[in-house]
Amino acid sequence: MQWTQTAVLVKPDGLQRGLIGEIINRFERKGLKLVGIKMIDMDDEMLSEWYAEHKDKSFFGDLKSFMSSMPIVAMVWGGIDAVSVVRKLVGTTLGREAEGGSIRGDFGMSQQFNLIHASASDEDAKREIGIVFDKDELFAYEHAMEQLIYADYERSLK
Ligand code: FUP
Repeated sequence: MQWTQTAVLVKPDGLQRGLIGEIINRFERKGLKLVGIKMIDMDDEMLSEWYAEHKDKSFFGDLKSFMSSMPIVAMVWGGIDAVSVVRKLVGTTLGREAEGGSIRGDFGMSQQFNLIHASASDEDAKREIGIVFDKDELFAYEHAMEQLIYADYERSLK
């Protein structure tokens, strides 16, 4: 149990399908805190760093072209165990097998066009946030709802 931050990208298909509001709504109503948000074009250099673990995979080139075909919406969300909470809300990679109730499970059919990226670990989250966000684009502020979302002993872990 730890306060963490996680990186989320709404991918080109999520943007085209008008799912940005829906996705933000799911994270907000869960009780996650928005720490940063912006719309950007990811260039090849940024994507090579982002997807470095997949650089030898056959889909690497396709994935990078898809991700650079359109702007994406990048966000940082925070909360207790935010990385695993967001992964659960996002669902497994392949949309047509993802659990109903998850974002990919409710809206996706594809493996590559899977609408959204969410950091897989705390280490990945730190790295990914650093790729897309400058320090002054991440905001520390009081979230009034926190007193209703967490018990005192959970808030004291911050
Ligand atoms: P995830 O962590 O669920 O986003 O998925 P992965 O890290 O396994 O994959 C990274 C991205 O590569 C996913 F968005 C989907 C894409 N991908 C393909 O395009 N083709 C494949 O065969 C496997 C993954």
